Amino acid sequence: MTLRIGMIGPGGMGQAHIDRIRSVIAGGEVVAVSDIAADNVATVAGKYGVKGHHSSQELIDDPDVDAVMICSHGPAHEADVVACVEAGKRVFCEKPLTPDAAGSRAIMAAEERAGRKLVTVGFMRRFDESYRQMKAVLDSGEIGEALMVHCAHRNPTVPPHYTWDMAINDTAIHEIDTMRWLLGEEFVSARVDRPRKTSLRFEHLQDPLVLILETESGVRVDDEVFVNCQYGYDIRCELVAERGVVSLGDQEKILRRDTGRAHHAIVQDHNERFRGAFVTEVQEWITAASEDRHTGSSAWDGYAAACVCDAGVKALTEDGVVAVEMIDKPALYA
Ligand code: ISE
Repeated sequence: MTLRIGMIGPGGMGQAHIDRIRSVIAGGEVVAVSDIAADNVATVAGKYGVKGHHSSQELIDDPDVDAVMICSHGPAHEADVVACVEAGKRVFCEKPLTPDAAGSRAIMAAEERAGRKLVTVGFMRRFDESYRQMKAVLDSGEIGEALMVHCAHRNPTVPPHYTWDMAINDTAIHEIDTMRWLLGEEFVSARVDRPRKTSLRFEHLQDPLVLILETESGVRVDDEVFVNCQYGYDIRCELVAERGVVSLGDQEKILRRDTGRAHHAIVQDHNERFRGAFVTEVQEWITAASEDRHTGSSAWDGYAAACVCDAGVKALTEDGVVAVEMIDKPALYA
C-alpha cells in the first residue's frame, strides 16, 4: 500500500521532504497540500501536480489523505496536530511540536482522549549516524558515566522573522531533544550566559548565547547557540565521561590540499548536514504509519523539550537558574 500524505505548510522544509519522498523514500506519496499563503498552495500544487486545499481542516478531512505531515511554522502546529488526532489520522509534525509546553499538553490531552499515540515529532538528529554512534559508545559503558556535554549550534544566518525566543525554542531545541535521548534522562534546570553580541545581525537577538542545562543526575550540558556566525552550518558535540570522551567528527566528505593549505567545505544548512537523518526519519514514519504503528519521538518528547524551552526562554530574560517544570509522564507514553 502507498501511504497518501497531505502536507500542511510546504515551505522550504516541506518541499525538501516532498522531494525525498518522491526520489529516495519508498511507500509514500504526497497527494495534497495546504498553506495559509494561498499563492504558495497554487505554486506547490502546480509544481508537484497534487491537490491544493484552501485550509488545513479541509486537507485533514480529505478522504484521499491517509496521514498528514505538518511543516508550517511552530506557532501554527497545535491546532492542526489536535485536528489530525481528532480525525484519527497519523501525523508527523516538524519540530518544535509547539513553541511552549502548554500547547504540547493540549496535544497530549487530545491523544489521551483518543487513547493512542498518533503524533510523531520531527526530531531528526536521533536518526543521524554520528549521534547514533555516540549513543552506542555511551550505552556500551566503556567510557563510564556521562559527566558533561559541550555542544555548539551555529547557523550562517537566520531570516528577519526569527524572533529572540527562537534561539531557544527553534534552534537549541535540537540539542535539548538530542541530549534527552542521548543521556536518557530529563533536564531539571536552565540558565543562559550572554556573551558580547555579534554586530553582524539583528539587534533584537542575543546572539550568540550559551544555554546551560542540568539533568536529573547532574550532567551539565552547555550549548553555544550562534545563529549568525556567517561561515556555515556547524554542529558540534563533545561528551565527556568518566573514562573517555566521544565527539561528533567533522562532517567533511573530502579533505583537499593545495596552494599551501589543507581544507574542506563546510555545509550551509540543516538539509545538507542532516540529509541522511531526514531520509531515515521520514522513511521510518511512512513505513510505520502504513502499518498503523507509532514510531519516532512522541508528543511526550515534544512536551518535555518544550518544558525545557520554557525554562530557557525565561532564563534568557532573567538572571540565574530557572527550574524546568514538567507533569508526570502520562501512562500512554510509559
Ligand atoms: C531551524 O528551524 C532548524 O530546525 C535548523 O536545524 C536550525 O539550525 C535553525 O536554527 C532553526 O531555525
